[in-house]
Amino acid sequence: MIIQNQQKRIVAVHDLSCIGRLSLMAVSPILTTMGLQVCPLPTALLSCHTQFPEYTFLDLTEEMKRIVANWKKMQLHFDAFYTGYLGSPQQVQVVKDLLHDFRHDEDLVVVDPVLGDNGRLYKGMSEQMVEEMRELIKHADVISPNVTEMFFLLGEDYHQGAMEDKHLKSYLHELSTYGPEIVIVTSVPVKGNPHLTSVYAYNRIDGRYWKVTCPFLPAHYPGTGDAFTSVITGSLMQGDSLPVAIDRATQFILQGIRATFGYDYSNMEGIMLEKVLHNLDAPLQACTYELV
Ligand code: PXL
Repeated sequence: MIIQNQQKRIVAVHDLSCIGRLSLMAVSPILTTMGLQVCPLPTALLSCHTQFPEYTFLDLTEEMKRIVANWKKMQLHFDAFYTGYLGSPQQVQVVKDLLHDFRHDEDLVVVDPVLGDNGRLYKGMSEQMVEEMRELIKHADVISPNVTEMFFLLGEDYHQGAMEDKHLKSYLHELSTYGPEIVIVTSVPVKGNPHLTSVYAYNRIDGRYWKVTCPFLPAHYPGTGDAFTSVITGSLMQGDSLPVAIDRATQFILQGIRATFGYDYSNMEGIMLEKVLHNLDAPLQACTYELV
């Protein structure tokens, strides 16, 4: 018997922000804990994330091309690709080339279309980035926009406040017609209850819609979207079903927020991942997902 003992390898296309526990600093520890070998393809180097008042920013577009060219010479094999915050709209082409050269039919491609939150684009994001992200999601198996990003991708005005299930379902369905098999939308307000928030998911292949609802704590922590999609990715790679993956990811974020919320502490530093990473090894306590 040949013992192969090969770890699955995932390319993580995100920025490296030195302060704030997001992007690569959230993606890498989570996916490593979930048993994957993370190969970062850094999109930019920042002193801290862009929700701090000031930050430094080094665009790595040209370096990414050099890294991918070297990987090609090395004839590397990857099992999954996961993109998040891009440093320039031109990086969409770099990612498309990466997928063209390395992707196999059975590989998982997750695109978290990081663009904005609370109805607005993040500092430094442009309409051109929105257009390019609309292109990139065509190549994804799974996408995970928040409500703000969903409306930007659809080219519709941002709708603040709660929406009916039937409206959410039609938005998810419309996004799936761009290409992705699975569409997950986060940070959805719950009708009649400001203390709750929902995640919706749609699987185009079996036509089913899912929803997980959890308590909403009145604090905004940057990076929860990155941590959420990382757990989804790890969970799907481990063979979980879509509703179990969204349940695990939602519960992990809630644990992270609860572990952090009680401290008198700057939200800008993100959730204290160090305190909850080990929970990823534990079995899911109870499933709360619903079919909608
Ligand atoms: O979590 C999204 C994100 C990723 N990377 C950078 C960011 C943000 C959100 O603000 O600024 C650099």
